[in-house]
Amino acid sequence: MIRRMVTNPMPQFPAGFLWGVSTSAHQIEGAADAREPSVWDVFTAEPGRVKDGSTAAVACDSYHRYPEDVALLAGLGVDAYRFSVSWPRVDSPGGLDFYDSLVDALCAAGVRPVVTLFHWDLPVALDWLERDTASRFADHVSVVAERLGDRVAKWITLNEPAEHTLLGHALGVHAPGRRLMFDALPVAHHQLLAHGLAVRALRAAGAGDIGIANSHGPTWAASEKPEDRQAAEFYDLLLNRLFSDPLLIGRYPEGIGELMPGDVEADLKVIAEPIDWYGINYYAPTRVGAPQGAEIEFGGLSLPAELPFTVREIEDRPVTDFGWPVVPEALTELLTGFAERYGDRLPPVLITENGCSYEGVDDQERIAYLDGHIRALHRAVEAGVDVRGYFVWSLLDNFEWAEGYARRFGLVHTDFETLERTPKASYAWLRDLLRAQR
Ligand code: IFM
Repeated sequence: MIRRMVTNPMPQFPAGFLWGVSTSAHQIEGAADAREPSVWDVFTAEPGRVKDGSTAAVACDSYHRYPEDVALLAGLGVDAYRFSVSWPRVDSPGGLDFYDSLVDALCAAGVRPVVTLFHWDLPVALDWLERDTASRFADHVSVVAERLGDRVAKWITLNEPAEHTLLGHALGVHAPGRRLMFDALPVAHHQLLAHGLAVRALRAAGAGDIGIANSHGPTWAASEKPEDRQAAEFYDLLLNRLFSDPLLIGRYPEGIGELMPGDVEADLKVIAEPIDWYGINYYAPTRVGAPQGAEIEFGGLSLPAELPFTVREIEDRPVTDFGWPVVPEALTELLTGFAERYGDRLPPVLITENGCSYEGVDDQERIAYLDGHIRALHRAVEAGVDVRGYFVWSLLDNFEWAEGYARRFGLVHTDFETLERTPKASYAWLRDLLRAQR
């Protein structure tokens, strides 16, 4: 447990720096009866898939309680709110009315809407193994842009295609629950293609200010031994460069392009469609070593023995309730490394997610985590990385996927029996920090 007094004043971020918080539709909305089903509804209905056996049928019920949530955002004083539109809700009669009202309420409260167009809740009839899903996504994006485009401040095409590929399709611990291992690679390619087509669809609809939210973290080799370094390099390629290289330099890391389906060269031109900013979700670095031949437990996951690497513990670091190591300086390392790798090809960066799971309303550990990471972010800005904003994951405790309601990432506590919201100590801390930044 980390408990330390945060005393030094937070350094000042550049004028116009965008402060926000993030959520996603499936994790907070509930009202599952007012939309078509997604792959997550099917997955959570299967026994044993979610640790506490829960579903997101009600979640935080934000579908009905969004005025309360908007009041919480206004009270917090954030510039922007990142939420996702649920594709199956958009496909349902009247589904867009909800987002229309939410966007109006945000604008009236002076909070800028930042919309994620896909955050894992794929309509059940669709499948990322199919190339056609990319075009279907572009159609969905056009419909949303047409209706909300006059008020949305920023667009995010996809959230964390790496996790959706790895957890949902390679390891099968997220929806749709496939365990394809390396045969899941087309899922990555089709999502990247969907991103590029979505950028074009947004521009065609007159929308601007477009980015993506990719998860990234430094990979640290377990030792200097060649086998550990090689394993770490491979992990880094799969979780980091597989997604950022095609987007930012228009090619896959060596040896990957030939494993992808379709006319990859032509697709890469679509994938590398210029974006206005690049979103990074950062939580922790990963220490990686050579395979050890046995299944390992890591951050709530059981990783199979047949992987060409193992994830090792980062010692001497506090961990969150989820078991994730708390390493703020790795955020500076990540950002400076990105700027070095991509140079002029890297557009301005936004941290689209950063946060931690801890129990309790007097959440001093969360304050220490956020404080450390915001300072680390400032060091990256001082080092010359063009970072334009920071979003905390998450506004509310919510449905944490295969962990159910057991992991609490919110600045606001949710009582999942009564749905009462209670701001935590970290909410007041962030509110004060934002006031001091202005
Ligand atoms: O809750 C998730 C979110 O949906 C995607 N990024 C990581 C968060 C914490 O696990």
